[in-house]
Amino acid sequence: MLTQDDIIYFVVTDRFCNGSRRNDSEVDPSNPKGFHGGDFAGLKKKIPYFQELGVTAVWLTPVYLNIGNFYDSAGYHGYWAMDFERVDWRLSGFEGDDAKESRARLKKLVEAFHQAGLKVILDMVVNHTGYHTHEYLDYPHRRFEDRHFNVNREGDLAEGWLSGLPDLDHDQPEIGDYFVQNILDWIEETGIDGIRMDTVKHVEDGFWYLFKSHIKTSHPEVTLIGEVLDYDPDFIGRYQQQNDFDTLFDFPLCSAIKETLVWDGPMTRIARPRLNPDEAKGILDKNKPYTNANRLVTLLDNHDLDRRITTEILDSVGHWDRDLAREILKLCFTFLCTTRGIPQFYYGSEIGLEGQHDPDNRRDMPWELFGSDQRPKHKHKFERDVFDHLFQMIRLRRANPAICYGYLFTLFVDHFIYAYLREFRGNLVLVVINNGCEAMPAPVRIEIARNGNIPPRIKALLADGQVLQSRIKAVPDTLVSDGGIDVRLPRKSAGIFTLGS
Ligand SMILES: [Ca+2]
Ligand SMILES: [Ca+2]
Repeated sequence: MLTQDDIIYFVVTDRFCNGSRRNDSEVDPSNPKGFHGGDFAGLKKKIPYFQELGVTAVWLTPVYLNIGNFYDSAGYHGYWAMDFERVDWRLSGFEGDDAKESRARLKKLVEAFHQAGLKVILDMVVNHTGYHTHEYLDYPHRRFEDRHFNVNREGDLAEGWLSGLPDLDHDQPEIGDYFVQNILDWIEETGIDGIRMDTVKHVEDGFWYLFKSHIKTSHPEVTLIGEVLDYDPDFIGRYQQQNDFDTLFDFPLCSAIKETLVWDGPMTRIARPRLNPDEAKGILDKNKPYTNANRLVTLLDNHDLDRRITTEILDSVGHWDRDLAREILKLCFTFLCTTRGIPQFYYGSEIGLEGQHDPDNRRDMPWELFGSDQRPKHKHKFERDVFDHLFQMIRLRRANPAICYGYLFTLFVDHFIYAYLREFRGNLVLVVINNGCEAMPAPVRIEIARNGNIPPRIKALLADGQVLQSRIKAVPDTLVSDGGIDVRLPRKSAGIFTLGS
């Protein structure tokens, strides 16, 4: 089960680490759309790396046996399943026919992760099969007949063939039953902690009710994360409210981060002081559509989005100004690690790995930049600095339950500045963001005693004379005086304070 103190790291297994050459017969690293050889052996080898970075859960791309090379492309990413019951031999190294035995290979990997204190989230697909798999009538493991597929109604959310992929008709009981049993098998035979469900909005609604009654009831300990790619909280929230998805990817916040921290839009887009009920809402003020907004999975980018550092951050500052780009990337990490939700980081982001749209956003993890201490070598200053920052933010988050479990109070917002407070059972973290491209010319005053948004219980923790200890090197400690604090920050950065003695 995923909890709010988890930090998710997402890997495209084929691109992460090639731990065994024996399963590399279809590998062509020169083809950005081909197999590159990453596998379970590589994931296992990198367990110490996950531990060093401090993440607690690893999300793996789908492990189903995929179609091989297909025109200039291939099912390296796992989303083009040929057989939903067995693990791809390119990942596991097991080439035999026994599906159960192939799943036992995944179980071994999950056990190794568990022993290291890491959870495993398995990516699952029910919407579609790999290209042309519906036509392989003589395929020995064929489970579906032509009649099981939707007639392609282009543009229809549930019945259209997404990118031309054969689309299964989940209104047919046989299909629903097949996938319920299939998912139960994966859960019960591998011991995974969570499922990341692909393309949820493209599957007929009825299936999610079936899923809820069979899988959520028998395995409530397995966290279900829904990928509903939409930017409207009302639309995606429905899947948490009605279909009992434990959590969803917070694409609305992902978009707001892009508009503000990256493209310098007003911070009021993120949150508003909400001093009167008619005031427009920021994205963090729109929690109502969700069962629990604190459990949403927050993200900067993933394998379907351009890597933020390349097509957003460097585009916004100019590709020559890598110093400013680095500060913005670090600010995005600070925000993800201190705002509400469970943060997800995409492999390579921790060193500012670049990449435009698919497949460029799925480059091989450049392990040659790393030293034996599991960190980027000192000579790679950019990568080392970004890594060290995320390393610190992850530790800060893990040490402060206020960030994982606390309520979020907005203290102050204007175009450039956003100050918020997290509190849980006396543990308190105060964050002030300067989103300006210049250092603050004068300190900003954050009112506490007169702030109507803060309950008296918390005000008592922030009485005059209370020292606020800075958790960021470049920012000095501060002191509550005259009912508030004064904070002055460098460009595109944040001050983070905890209660000092
Ligand atoms: Ca390999
Ligand atoms: Ca569909």
